[in-house]
Amino acid sequence: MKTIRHLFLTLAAVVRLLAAADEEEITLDLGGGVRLELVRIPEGDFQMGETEVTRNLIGLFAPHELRARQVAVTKAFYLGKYEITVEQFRRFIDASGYQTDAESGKRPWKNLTTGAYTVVDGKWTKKADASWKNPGFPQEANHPVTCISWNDAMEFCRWASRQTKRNVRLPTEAELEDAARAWTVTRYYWGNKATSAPLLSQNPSGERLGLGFWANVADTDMASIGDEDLFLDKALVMKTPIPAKRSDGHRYTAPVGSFYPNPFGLYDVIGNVWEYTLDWAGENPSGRDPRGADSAKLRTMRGGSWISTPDVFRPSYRAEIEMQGRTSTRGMRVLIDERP
Ligand SMILES: [Ca+2]
Ligand SMILES: [Ca+2]
Repeated sequence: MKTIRHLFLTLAAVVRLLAAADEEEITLDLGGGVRLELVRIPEGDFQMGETEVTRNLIGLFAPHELRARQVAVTKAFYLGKYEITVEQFRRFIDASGYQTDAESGKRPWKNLTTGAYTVVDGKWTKKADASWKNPGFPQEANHPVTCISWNDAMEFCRWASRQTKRNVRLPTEAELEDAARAWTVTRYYWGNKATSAPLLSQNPSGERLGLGFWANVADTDMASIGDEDLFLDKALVMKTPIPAKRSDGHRYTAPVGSFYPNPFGLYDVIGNVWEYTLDWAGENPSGRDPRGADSAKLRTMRGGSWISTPDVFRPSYRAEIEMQGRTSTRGMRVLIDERP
């Protein structure tokens, strides 16, 4: 009974969801023939955090997720329909001449001067010449950009703001979780199990859909590689649950939009690459339009990546990261406010 209840949205959520389905999308011109699509996310309250987190998750992962609380997002906003792609990032670099932290070597990180952490010969390790141009595995223009730091993501936003005359920025944690949940209160927006059938069926044939339809996350063969979370907390390595018991067709990044969107029409909010947020890693965001702590040591990112396991790739899960850090599992998505 409890499980069934969690599969249903509140009536208010359904109303908000139906309203969202009618709203428009907008497209920004980044110049050079490159565009950026965003989806309108209406204002409203949502449940931030987990309704139920297992004892294991409480101990290891999730103090910031408890307790589930109502958070108000009082202004509608537009959020990138997709993660920022290699093509969009290349446009930024070509137009601005900016050098990323991985390329410039100006901000060393974890035994790296230049480069990033990525998979080399099947092992998660540092690679001195890794960057957004060369993350260590093949990428096409429509893949999500990776190996960028939080600093680089902010610089992209500053450039894109100048280019588009809109205030392009990273989302707050609350905005990103709100958008990723799309008013669901389940552990995943498709239900409570990583591999369960979807909450809102988008499959014309009506067949039960597995995880592989929803997100690019760790495939079965990822077990041997490890996880970048080991840099967040080494204790996690020994206790991380098994990867998804299947393969989703993408060992590394997938072209953005390869999987089903969430109920708001956003793609890859879970998996593919982690997405940086604007917030410092501080107290649990709560109340109205929370903006995170005033300052802290670390920033946050959301959603998990192509190497993440079911414990991590949840809308309410927060990873805390250093601003100069860069790995081939991290990327970004941008937001613009509806009204400046
Ligand atoms: Ca995968
Ligand atoms: Ca993502």
